[in-house]
Amino acid sequence: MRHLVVLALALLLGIPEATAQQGATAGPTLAAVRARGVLSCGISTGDPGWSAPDRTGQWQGVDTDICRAVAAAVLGDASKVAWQHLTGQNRFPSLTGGQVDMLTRTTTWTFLRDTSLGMNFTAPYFHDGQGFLVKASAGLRAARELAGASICFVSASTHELNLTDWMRREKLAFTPVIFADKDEARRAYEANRCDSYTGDASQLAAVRAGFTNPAEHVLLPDRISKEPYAPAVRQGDDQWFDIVRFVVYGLIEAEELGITRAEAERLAGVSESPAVQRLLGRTGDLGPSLGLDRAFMLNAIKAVGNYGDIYDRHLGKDSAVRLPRGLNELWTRGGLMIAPPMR
Ligand SMILES: N[C@@H](CCC(=O)N[C@@H](CS)C(=O)NCC(=O)O)C(=O)O
Repeated sequence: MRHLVVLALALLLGIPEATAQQGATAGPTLAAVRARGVLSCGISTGDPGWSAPDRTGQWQGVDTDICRAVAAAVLGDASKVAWQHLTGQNRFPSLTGGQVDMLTRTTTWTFLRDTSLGMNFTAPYFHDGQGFLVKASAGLRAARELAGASICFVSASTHELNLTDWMRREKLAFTPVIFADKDEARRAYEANRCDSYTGDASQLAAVRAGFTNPAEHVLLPDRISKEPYAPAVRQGDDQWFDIVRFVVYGLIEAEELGITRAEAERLAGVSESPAVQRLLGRTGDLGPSLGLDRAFMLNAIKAVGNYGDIYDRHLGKDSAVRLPRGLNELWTRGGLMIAPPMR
């Protein structure tokens, strides 16, 4: 009888019966993470709002919380993460060489990174753009006024090509001042060795918030590029790709459905919303279809909250950065954050 119900359901949903009937078996990355008991996650060497140590030495930020969510979903414990601190230079070889299971390090999804480095980018979790930080005393209002300026930035990032393209398009000259280390670049800007510091606007906003006197610095309104951040995984393991992808989408869906960290457990028990019941594993087979427990998203949300909770804590209203949601609002509020139907 159960077999017939499954078959009917599978036909109705257009899913091959075998898939609907059994949970998926563990692919190589899932099996390795389970055997190790720890998720190896590539983050930065220290980037406020994204991955930086707090007063107690715990690494905190949007990137670290995405890793914690995956650990909670896969291992049932958000603390089972080994942090690998990666620079712009070594982040991609560390992923493709197998030192990390996922790379969540303010990393922009670009065509060539995706197609030629042996990586796949999962779901975008932040939409940024390259901006410019300048001294308020310079009185600049727009990036075009940087004609002839010296501009500090970090190498092995998307910044150099964006800047060169933009300056060429605008027919402006500039002097690049390039650093391998982000702290050196910031110090050079502070010491007036360059007129501007360019980078992803969210990072510049966080750097500005950390200055002794933030009011002495202005983040110009121009954004000269698009920088969609997405966690990357190695090519060749579709199941792991789907796991990371759907944990990110699950956090976005949780915000849309109003499932907060504080309320997740209670809603799992009492909510009568079919979408909430499915996401939290009370009905359906979302988790098993990925080789995971039914409660995978409940565990992730209990650990780090929904996407909006994560944003507010590290970049938004509950943080020092106070970055408006902008493009990172839910699609229902005019932003770009949208999860596919979780069914
Ligand atoms: N999104 C850009 C830039 C990301 C990036 O590496 N930003 C630098 C500073 S602008 C950073 O945060 N570095 C942290 C570190 O060096 O650990 C990319 O993917 O290339």
